[in-house]
Amino acid sequence: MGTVLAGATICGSSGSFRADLRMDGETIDAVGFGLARPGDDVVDLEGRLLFPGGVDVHTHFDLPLATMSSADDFASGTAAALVGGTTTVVDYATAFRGESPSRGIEAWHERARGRAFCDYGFHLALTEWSEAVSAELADVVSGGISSFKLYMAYKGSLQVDDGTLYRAARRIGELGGLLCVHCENGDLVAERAADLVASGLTGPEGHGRSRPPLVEIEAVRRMIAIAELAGCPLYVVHVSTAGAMEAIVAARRAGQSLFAETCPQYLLLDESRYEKGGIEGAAFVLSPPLRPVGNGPLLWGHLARGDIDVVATDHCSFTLAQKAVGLDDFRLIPNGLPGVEHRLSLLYSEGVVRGRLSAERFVESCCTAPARLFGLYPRKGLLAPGSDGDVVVFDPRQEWTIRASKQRQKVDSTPYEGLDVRGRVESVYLRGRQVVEGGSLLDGTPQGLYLRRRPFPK
Ligand code: DUC
Ligand code: ZN
Ligand code: ZN
Ligand code: ZN
Repeated sequence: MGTVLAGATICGSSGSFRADLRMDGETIDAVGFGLARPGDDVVDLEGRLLFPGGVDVHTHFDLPLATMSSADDFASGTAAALVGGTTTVVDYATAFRGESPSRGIEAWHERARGRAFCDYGFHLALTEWSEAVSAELADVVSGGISSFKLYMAYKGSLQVDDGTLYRAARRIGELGGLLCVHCENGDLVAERAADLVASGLTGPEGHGRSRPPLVEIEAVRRMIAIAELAGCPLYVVHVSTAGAMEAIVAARRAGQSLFAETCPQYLLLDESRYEKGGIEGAAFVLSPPLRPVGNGPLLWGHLARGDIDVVATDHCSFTLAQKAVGLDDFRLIPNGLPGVEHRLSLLYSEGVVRGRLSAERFVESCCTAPARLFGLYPRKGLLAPGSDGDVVVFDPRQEWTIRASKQRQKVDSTPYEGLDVRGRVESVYLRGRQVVEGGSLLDGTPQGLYLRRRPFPK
């Protein structure tokens, strides 16, 4: 007995067309007309759009940071993902200093196991390099974690030096991995932040000033060079500036294997959010920081043209009480914004409805490209026979307003409070089973599967 989603428009990265879609068991078995068999459940979805389940390849659930952990854990984070139409997340498992890769990965399995509502995989973030780490990575890749992350910022905790970036990139390239890098010059940030605090600027306004665009642009240029020398494909996470995109576009034209991700906050918000200071400013502290007005439209252009491959969220949520620990010293404000729940709605409403993004680029950047780059395609990111039955039923006519009080994310604010959006996730299917109806989870039992991912295609 299957399920036929009938009468909707199927949206893919290469076009949209009217057709029915039939799921049998966990997968899609046909797309076309006249698919219903005796006993099938036929759902009439006239006027709706069908998207492949969203794939968010940048989340930090339950991330330990200094004295706290990010507010959304795997239960609340993946539930929020699902109600927002994201059926797969790839979270950054982290081997902190002194921890082996396998220990770091196991710690993340312990956080997620039996608690995830959507399907999930891990990247592995490394914070140091040694022969022992290098030797372990072959097993990590063959075990299904084929992408890695290194940080050029967060001096004293996550940041690594250029030698480590180079060594790690060589090894990861050799193993068929994809290297993801947080590109900001952490030494410059530390010096500038110390100067700002010494001059009396201790509030959240100091955060943005401590890490201006050149801090990112310099790191992106340096990392492009390191990755090229090392022969490793590079994926720049959360690109926030048009200047960094210029460097990426130029290196891509020259033939480098290089990919760019941005996040809704860099497309939609700007640095004026810090001007209010206090907790209102602190709520918007993340790294890289929000940028000047005028930068967002340039990023939209790069996304529309395909220079930016992926939109992911960098979901790393903190409650206002958590943010408040840094009210007297912006360096202590935990960095990060919530967003996993609203990515598809924001990109559809602010992107497709406003004419900044085609429906094809929307599906490509939010569903298909992330699945392809991170070894999950065509199982994820595609509505076609054989793919998982991960389907978002989207009603483009519904209008609603984003409110923290109504969200599933386990935090007391959202960066998009009060924003009116057009188009709403109505229901969601995960591997052929309906899991969301009318914006609510249907089942309190987590059904998310851990996904082993393939190496990066050479
Ligand atoms: N930036 C954030 O704002 N939060 C989590 C990690 C990061 O790089
Ligand atoms: Zn980062
Ligand atoms: Zn440009
Ligand atoms: Zn991140």
